[in-house]
Amino acid sequence: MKGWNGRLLRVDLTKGKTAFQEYSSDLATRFVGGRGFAVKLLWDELTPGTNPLSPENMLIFATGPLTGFILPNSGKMVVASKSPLTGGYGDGNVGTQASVNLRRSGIDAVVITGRAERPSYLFVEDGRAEIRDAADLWGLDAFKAERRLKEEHGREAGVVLIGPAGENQARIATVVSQEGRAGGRPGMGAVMGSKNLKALVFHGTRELPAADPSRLKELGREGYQAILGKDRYGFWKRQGTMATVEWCQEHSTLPTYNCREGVFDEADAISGTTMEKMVIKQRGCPNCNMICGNVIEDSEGRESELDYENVTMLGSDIGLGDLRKVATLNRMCDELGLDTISAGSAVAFAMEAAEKKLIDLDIGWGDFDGAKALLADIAHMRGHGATLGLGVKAAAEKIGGGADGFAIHVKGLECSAYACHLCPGMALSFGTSPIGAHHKDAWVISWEISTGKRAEYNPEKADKVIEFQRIRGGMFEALVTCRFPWIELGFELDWYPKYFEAATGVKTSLDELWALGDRVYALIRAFWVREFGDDWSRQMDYPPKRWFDEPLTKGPLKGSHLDRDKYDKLLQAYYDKRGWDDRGIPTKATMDRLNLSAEAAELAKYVKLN
Ligand code: PTT
Ligand code: SF4
Repeated sequence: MKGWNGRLLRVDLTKGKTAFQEYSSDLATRFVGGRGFAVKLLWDELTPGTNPLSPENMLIFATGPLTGFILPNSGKMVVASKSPLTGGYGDGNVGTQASVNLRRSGIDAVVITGRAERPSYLFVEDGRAEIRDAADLWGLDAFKAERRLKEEHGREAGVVLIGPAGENQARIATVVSQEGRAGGRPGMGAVMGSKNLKALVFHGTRELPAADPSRLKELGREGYQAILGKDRYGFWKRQGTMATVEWCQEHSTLPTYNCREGVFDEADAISGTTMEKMVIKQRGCPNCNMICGNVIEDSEGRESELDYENVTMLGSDIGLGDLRKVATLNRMCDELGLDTISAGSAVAFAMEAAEKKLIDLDIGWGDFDGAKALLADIAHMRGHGATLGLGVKAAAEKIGGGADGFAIHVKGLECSAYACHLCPGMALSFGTSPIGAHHKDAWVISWEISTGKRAEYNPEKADKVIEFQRIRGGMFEALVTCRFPWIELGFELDWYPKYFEAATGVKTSLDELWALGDRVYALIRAFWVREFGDDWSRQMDYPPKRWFDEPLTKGPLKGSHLDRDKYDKLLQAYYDKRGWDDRGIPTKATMDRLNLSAEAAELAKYVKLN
């Protein structure tokens, strides 16, 4: 096989053993890489009902056949596991030198099981792997620990690691890297902590095996050149994802006061334009020429790398309109290894619970010091943080008193930063995302608003959600490159089949890549259904209650809210188009069509297939 290394690394932390293993060509041809590899391995090897924080759970770091080649934005990898936050499939995508080094060490993925007796880290270098002692790293924040590891292993080492939040198994802990990259929102950091695993360090010097190296090199050069020529390049370089703040404010979708509102009086103070004047440097992922991590000095004089999601969930959503203070909370999350979206949502939830006198906590909207204290408590799972660190769904169940009405999540994963009171298409995207409420798979909100039909529930919206899920959640997560060249600058999708062919020698088309996306989606859905059994229902594909029950009270869209009956019809249209039944489960015919017949037979042991 060219393009792929054809080997993965198995690590059993309980036994202290590592082993390199060739994987089947079927895994590569049917599932390609990244998310595709992750779900197939979890489906085949994880016993249903496994406690996500037990040694038996699997933690997977997976790259794809484009990762690491000198191609636009190819320095990314997927981290996946059964999620302790949702109980279903969970993954995330992190940009890091570790992805490139992992590939150049001669493997495509690492599969970790067991639990180390003592705090440990994994060291991988060109065909060898060792589990090493991490006693002196345990307890350190992620920045300090990564610096320590780089002092020992060199600046070129690629490191992914957890902070105290992962160590303490906060269910909203993520995996972090490079002081400003993070991935694995649905508690992948907690899974890593439950394994007593502080970090993975990769060194790699091997040449990646391309099918047609000179063609790949040429295509890579042309691709980078094409990106530089895109109209939006200059603006993107100035603002990155932060331009979305102003756009969301304009369209009443800015998450504000725990997603109660879509406009924030102090939006200007946390906008991309405000940030532009504060930027001191930019950082980003390897192999990228559109670096988008904008770094500013926070309120305590330290560096903090900003993104739209981070700034709004730790800003407008908690009522804080001071960008340097928001940056401080953002930096804290990166150091502690807390997902900024879920952490912001948990703080906002706590502020609202306190306002409604459902919890005894002295905190108000915009309370910076209160938010700081709460983030530290969540990361250490102490005080109110012990409840909030379980995620807002579980916290609402514990608190009671109607708190579930303002817990902003789908399937237990907190919503990323879009208030969808008048965006049924985006609500469907959150509802049907394969990991819980994340925008990453189908960010249809911009398309939906630009059509001028945002209030409609027409089936065209289900088509668009599926189209985006195929591209973003399917193709990009399996090839494993960053999707920003395409979605932000309009870098044409046709490049990717060409890259794939030059890397692997396998001819493909966009249609085949969409079919891959559908296959991966069907198997992820099967994974959820196998875990939940009779508790599975279409209600799990509903967006948060708040957007149905509580109209916006401010801004030009005052009075807007989602409609349950209409949403349900839109959801049915989505199921019909996907070939899933009215419970949202892929039918046998659909699974056969997607070359998943053996997987369908396995699923039929748990639920009646239509
Ligand atoms: C992603 C989610 C996002 S989505 C953001 S900002 W975004 C938050 N970033 C966090 C952070 O930072 N620190 C932290 N402690 N928690 C964070 N949680 C949030 O996590 C990121 C970019 C971004 S910035 C996005 S959209 C794109 N995401 C991609 C993706 O998912 N797939 C892909 N093939 N390409 C992508 N390109 C873009 O990458 P999750 P990163 Mg992220 C600090 O992981 O779990 O998917 O959640 O990876 O390297 O930080 O780059 O407005
Ligand atoms: Fe990373 Fe941003 Fe470049 Fe994507 S565009 S690879 S997220 S730096």
